[in-house]
Amino acid sequence: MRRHTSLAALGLIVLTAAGVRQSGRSERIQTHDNEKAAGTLTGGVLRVQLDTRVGTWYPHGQDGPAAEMQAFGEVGRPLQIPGPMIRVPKGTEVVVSIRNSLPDSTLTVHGLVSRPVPAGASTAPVTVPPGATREVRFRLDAPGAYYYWATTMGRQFRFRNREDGQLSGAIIVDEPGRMARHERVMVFGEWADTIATESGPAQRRMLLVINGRSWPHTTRLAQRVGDTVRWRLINTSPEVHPMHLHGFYFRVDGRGDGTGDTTYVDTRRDMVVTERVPPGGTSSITWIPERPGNWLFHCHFTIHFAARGPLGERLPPTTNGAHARHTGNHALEGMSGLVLGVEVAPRGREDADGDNTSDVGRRRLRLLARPAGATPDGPFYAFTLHEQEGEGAVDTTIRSGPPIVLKRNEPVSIVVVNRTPEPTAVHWHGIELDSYFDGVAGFSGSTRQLSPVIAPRDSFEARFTPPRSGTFIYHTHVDEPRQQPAGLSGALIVVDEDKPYRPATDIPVLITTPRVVETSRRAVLLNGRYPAVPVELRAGVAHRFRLINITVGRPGLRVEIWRDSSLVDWRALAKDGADLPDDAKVVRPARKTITIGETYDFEVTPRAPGAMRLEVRTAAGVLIATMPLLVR
Ligand SMILES: [Cu+2]
Repeated sequence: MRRHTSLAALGLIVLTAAGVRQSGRSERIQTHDNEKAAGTLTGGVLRVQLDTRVGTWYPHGQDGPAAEMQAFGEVGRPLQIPGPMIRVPKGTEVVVSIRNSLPDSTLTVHGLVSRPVPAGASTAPVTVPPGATREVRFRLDAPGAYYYWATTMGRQFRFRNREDGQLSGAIIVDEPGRMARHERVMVFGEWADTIATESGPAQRRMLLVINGRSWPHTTRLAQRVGDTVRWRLINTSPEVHPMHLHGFYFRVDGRGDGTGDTTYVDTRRDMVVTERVPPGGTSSITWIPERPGNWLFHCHFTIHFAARGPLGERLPPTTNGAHARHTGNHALEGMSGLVLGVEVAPRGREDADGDNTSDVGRRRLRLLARPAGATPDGPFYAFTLHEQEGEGAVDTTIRSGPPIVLKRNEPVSIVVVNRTPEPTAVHWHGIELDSYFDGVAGFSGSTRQLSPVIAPRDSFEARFTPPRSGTFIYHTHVDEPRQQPAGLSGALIVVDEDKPYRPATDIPVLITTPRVVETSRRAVLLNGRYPAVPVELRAGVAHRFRLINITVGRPGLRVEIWRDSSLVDWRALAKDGADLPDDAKVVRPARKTITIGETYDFEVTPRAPGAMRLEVRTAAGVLIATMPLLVR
C-alpha cells in the first residue's frame, strides 16, 4: 500500500462511488493499442461521450503493481490509458461530450479543436467543473496525427506528469481509403512523483509508457519480412524522446505538434535510425523489416529505458562488478519504460542469424573490453581494437573506444572479448545486420537462438557485412547509464573502397557523458577527452566532420563551428549514416541540434588559415565542450 500514500497525501480521493469494484480498489483501467476508434460515426458526424474518473492503472501488465490514476473512458465503458482514440476520415464533424466524474477536480481539456485550426479561431481549452458535462464541436479536415490532453492541476503541458499525466488520447485523421493495414498508433506517456521511503530521503520515481505500458509489458509486435510497417508516434509526455530503431532505417513521412501535421513529399522524407520526438510532438514513420528476428525500438535517453523498479522506482546503486540485475535476462530485466519489441517472422527460409557462415574474404578483428582504472564510485573500462594477436596497453587518458573503420560490402568478424568484471554486450548502432549479432542480450536473434550476454572472461563473435558507407556507433547495450560513461562506446565508420578513411580529413567527433568525478557536471567528452584535443585542418581542403551524440542524458545537444564571432558554413552530407539526397546537401551556418543516438556528417572547407572552434552546447545554450580547430 505504500505506493499509494503519495496520491492520498495530495488529497486526491482515489475511490469514486461508481468506480469501486472489489477490496477497496477502484475500477481497473484498460491499457490499449489504439486499434478501435471511439464513438459512433453516422452521416459524416462522429459522436463521442467521454467520462473522467479515477481508476487503477497496471502499467506492468495485469498482475503487476498498480497506481491510482485519473483516466478517460467512453460513457458506459471501462477507463482507458491512453484515452479513447478519435479516428475519422477527413471531412468529419466531431461532437464530443466530456463528463467530469472526478469529485473535486476541475478538468481542463486541450486539443478538441478543428484541424486545420481556422484562422483567428480560439484554441482555448474546455473547462469542466466536478460533476458537470460540456460539449464541444469541431471539424477534422487535415489528415494527420494529433491528440487531446487534459489537466486537473492547472498545469502546462510541459509540467504535466502527475495523476493527470495519462489524460491524453490520439486523434487520427485519415485520407479516405488510405488507412494503412499495418499502421500502429503509439502514445508516449510519463508519470512521475515523489514518494516517502521507509528509510532515507524521499525518492522520485518516473514511469515512461507506450500505450499505457512499460517494457517488457509493452505490446510485442509481430511482423513478417517485407511488410510495410507504419507507425504514428504521439508524444504526450513532457520530455523529448530520441527514438531509435535497431537494424533498419525508417522514413519520416511527417511531423506535427498536435495542432498541425506536415506530410512531406517523397523526396523530403528523411531516412534515419533515430528520430527526435519533442514534448507534444508527433512523427509518422514507415519501415520495412528486411531481415527476420527480434528488433528493438526504444528511446535512447538512458533514464527513459534503463532498468527501474515497480512504477518507475529507482533501483539501488550497483556495486563494482557484481551486477545482480544481469544474472537473468538482460533484455527483460535490464530495461524498462519506452522500449518496444518487434518480432519479424521470415517469409521464406531465411534465419535470424542469416548467411554469415562463409569465411571467404572475411576481415577479422578483436575488440577487447578491459578494465581502465577506477575511482571510489566505480570502474573505468576501455575498448581496444586489434587486427593481429597481441593487445598493447590501455590508454587511460581516453574514455571512449577507438574509431572502428570498416569497408562497405566487406564481411567482417569482430570478436568482442569481455575482460571486465561485469557482463556486457555490444550494439552496432545503425548497421543493417542480422538480428543475432545486434547486441541486445536476451532478445536479439529469435526464439530458436537468443543472443547471449557476454559474461566476464567470455567472448562473442559478431559477423556482418556493412552494406552502407557512413558514420555509425558501437556501444554497450548493458547497464548503459554506468557502462557508457565508464568508457564503452566509440565511432563506427564505414567507407567505400575508393574513398578510404583519411585521418587528415575525416574528423570524428564522438560526444559522450563523463563520469562526474572526472569533469564538472556540465561537461561532455569529445573523443573521450576533456578538455578536447585540438584538431588540425587545412585551408581550402574539404573535411568530413562525423558528429555523434552517444551521451546518456543530453537529448538536446547543439554542435556549432565558429571562427571568431561568426558561425562558419558547412554542407550537410549524411544523417545516421545514410547519404542525404543531393538537393538536401545544402550549405548552411554550422549549427545543428543532435540528439542521443544520431550521427550527422558535415563537410567543412576552411577558407583561410587561423583559429576556428567546434562548440558543444546544451539545448539552453550553455557551453559544455570546445574543440579547438587550427587551420593551416
Ligand atoms: Cu525518452
